Amino acid sequence: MPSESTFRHFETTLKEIALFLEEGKRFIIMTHKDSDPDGIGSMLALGRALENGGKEALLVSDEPLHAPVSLLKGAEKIVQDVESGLYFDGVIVMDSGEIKRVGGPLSYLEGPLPVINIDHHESNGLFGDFNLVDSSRSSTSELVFEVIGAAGLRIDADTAENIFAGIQADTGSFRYNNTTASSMRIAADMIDLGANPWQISRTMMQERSLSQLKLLEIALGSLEFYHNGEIGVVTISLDMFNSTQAGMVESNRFIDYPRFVQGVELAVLIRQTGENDYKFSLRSNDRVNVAELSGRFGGGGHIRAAGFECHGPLVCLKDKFLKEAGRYLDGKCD
Ligand SMILES: [Mn+2]
Repeated sequence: MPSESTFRHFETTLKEIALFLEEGKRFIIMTHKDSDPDGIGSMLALGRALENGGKEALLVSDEPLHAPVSLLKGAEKIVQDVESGLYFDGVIVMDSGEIKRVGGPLSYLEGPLPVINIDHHESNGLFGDFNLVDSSRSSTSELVFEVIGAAGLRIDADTAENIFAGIQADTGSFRYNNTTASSMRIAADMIDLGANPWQISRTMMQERSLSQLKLLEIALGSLEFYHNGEIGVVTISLDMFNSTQAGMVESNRFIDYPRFVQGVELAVLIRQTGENDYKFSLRSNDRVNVAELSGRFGGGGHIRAAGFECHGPLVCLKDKFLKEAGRYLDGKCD
């Protein structure tokens, strides 16, 4: 539970952001790399609400969007480049714990423009001029709902759909332990405002591509268990991505396969991103603080969902990681 002073701080920041949005006219909005439905859904929701309120919002992602995020309402408006010479009143960064995770033109974050940082990662570095950061929220989409309300903007059906999609994705369809009464209430409000849960589920969770299924088939062959079955690991190499023509985002949920095996506390998805580059994604079920464990390797995230990127030969990286993870599982991590 956030303390009373944190809550007061949250309310003050929320009001400041609302005022800033009311006074400004044009905003540039971005999210993290390897975009997900919460990041993109947040951008689309706030962007549309601002436009409906007579403002302009430029939505930028430096990578082309893949399904399912490319199927969100309004995703076609997201551009990859920004024309030079455009003027903005502020930069809004969604769902990104740190500046180096941002998948957009960083020059706008390094310049004089005010930065609004809206996020729910525990490890958020508070890099903005306004930091609406609350790790007790299931998703950034929940925070966007608050911002839209505080700024007196309207939520139409498309906006509602994107907020719903973000909450649904980050709570694993209201199953993960970040699901709260508030996330369900906001989701229910979004249904009242025109979001269709069945359509969103079909689009976001159930539209499997053939390439994704082929990748899953090979990836499951890599399943390994360590530490008396408490650690479950799936490893996907570049060759596997190439041979199946599947993209990184298509494997985002593969971590749930080891995670929900009986006896597993820590699930790990290792993905190769370059010759000697790897991305480790971590999920825990009850005990291990994976934000802290990831922090030991220069990454971060939430208590139950986090990750880091590293460079080196896989055997060494894995060895080092498994040793450290074992200490966490044995409660010897101080
Ligand atoms: Mn999120």
